[in-house]
Amino acid sequence: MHTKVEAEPLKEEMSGAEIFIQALKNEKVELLFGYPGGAVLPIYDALYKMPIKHVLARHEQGAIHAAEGYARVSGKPGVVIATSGPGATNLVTGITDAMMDSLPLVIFTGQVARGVIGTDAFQEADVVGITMPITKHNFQVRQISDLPRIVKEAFYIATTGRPGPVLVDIPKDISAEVMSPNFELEVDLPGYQPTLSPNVLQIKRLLEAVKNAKRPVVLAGAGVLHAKASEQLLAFVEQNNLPVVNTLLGLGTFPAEHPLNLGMGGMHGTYAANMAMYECDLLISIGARFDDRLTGNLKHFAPKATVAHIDVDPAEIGKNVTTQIPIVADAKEALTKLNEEFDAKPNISEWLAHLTTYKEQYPLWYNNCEKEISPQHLIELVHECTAGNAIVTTDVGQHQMWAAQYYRFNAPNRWVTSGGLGTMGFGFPAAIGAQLADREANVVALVGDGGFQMTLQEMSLLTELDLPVKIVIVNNNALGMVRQWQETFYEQRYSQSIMQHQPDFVKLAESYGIRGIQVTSEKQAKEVLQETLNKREPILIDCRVSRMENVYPMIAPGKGLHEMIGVKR
Ligand SMILES: Cc1ncc(C[n+]2csc(CCOP(=O)(O)OP(=O)(O)O)c2C)c(N)n1
Ligand SMILES: [Mg+2]
Repeated sequence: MHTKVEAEPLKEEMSGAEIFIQALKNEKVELLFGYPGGAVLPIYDALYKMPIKHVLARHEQGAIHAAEGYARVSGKPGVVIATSGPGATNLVTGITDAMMDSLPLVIFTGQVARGVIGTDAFQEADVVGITMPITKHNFQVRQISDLPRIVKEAFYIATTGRPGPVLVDIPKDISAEVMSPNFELEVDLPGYQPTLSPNVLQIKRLLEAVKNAKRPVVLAGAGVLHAKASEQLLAFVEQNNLPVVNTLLGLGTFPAEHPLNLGMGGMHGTYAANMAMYECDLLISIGARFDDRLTGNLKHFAPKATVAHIDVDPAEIGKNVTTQIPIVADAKEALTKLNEEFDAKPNISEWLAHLTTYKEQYPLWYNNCEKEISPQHLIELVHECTAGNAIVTTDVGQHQMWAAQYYRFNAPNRWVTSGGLGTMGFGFPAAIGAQLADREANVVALVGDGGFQMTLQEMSLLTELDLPVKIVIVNNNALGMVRQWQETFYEQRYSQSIMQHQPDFVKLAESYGIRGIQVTSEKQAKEVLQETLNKREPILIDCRVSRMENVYPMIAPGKGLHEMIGVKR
């Protein structure tokens, strides 16, 4: 694939660091998330002279999760810079997270000078080796003349096909070296040519299968978001009158309140969604990758179905689930073609009525105990007080699952969560990136008391950058999800899952210059959320919720879609 580059050639001599900054400008980068150090000092010096807005996180993990939140909400690549050695290794969790959830990141790490690579030099780490399995691609710049091309290719690879993180390692002496750069480049990667247009025969086969299906269901995942194909999905679904299940990461691809939406599938999905996947005769997966948290025991996953799988990454097709109708394509292109070629909808009124019965008879449920705040109700209150329009980010654990279940997303790109890797500490910095991507949005970080303590140092950024992010701590004084598994599967032996000591989150917020409020009752929660969630200032709300609440329904490990526990009629 050849892409013409419009950048102006700059003929005068520039340092590697200046060439690097100019290459970022040519890519229209508006924002860098980073942290300085020895190996990137030449780059930070060039940045001083040729400014691009830089967000100084307080930990490299904060920088990279913020970049992920920015990428998720803006659709643009998140750009990260860190120094060699510990700076780079502090990025590893975020890089893996972005790889698992297909987020476009371009990460630049400083490296020790070429002459000492391999000598255990101060702050040397083999970052290319370390990140080989967790990047879509990585580079080490070996000579200054390669720098403009490598930066160009890094952005191209990160943002095309299936998005993902790309890392570029830049030795310090290359940043300091001088040359006359050539920015007039074309991306020319014969070995990397993502297939975006669907095979027409397979499209016809799928439409034929839809027309003849008795029990079809659509499974919509985050690939729909990456392809910006929500409109095309809605058209396809409505044209054919098909029921829809969302993956965790696909929430918002299809309106939660649409009558054809069955809710989220998987371990903590709805009964209707999971039974639809169990009983269907045609499963149409669009931009989803059959994660084990979605499928449960594969033996019982869609056992009677013909499986159609639309995915831009051919490696996903047939990876976990045998597929009869493979469509390698960008989700928007595939759906557009399906909509154009449509001729007749299936006759499935009985199936739809059957699924409606499931929805009505087995809805999500929880106990509302008056004395304490029930965490599920807390999420409903957040939904109510933000009119369902907020960008919601989460950590990982019970609160994440309750957010997925009870904050009903009706629009794309409002839901920012760590799905594949399940990274505690993701939610709060991701909210910072989300707010930087959309300054007008109402951004709520729904975090666990455990996860928040992993990255809370980034509160400095709220004051520094004047970001009105709301932090809602779903505080159950526990590593709640671990405690739930210990209760259910380890005979209530709560080994290391109850917090013996917690900081005073209100005082902590105040020490960062942010208003902090603690709430302990439902009445107070409602009043405080109503008062605060639409304010244009950062506020932390420490919500003390009931401690022994569990996430239901659930597919226990090893069980199938039809074996959910905690289903109430
Ligand atoms: C970095 C990291 N370490 C450990 C885990 C394992 N883990 C999953 S959920 C969870 C508990 C999270 O506690 P908290 O943040 O308070 O959320 P809660 O489940 O209580 O809502 C743990 C320890 C993880 N997902 N990520
Ligand atoms: Mg907790």
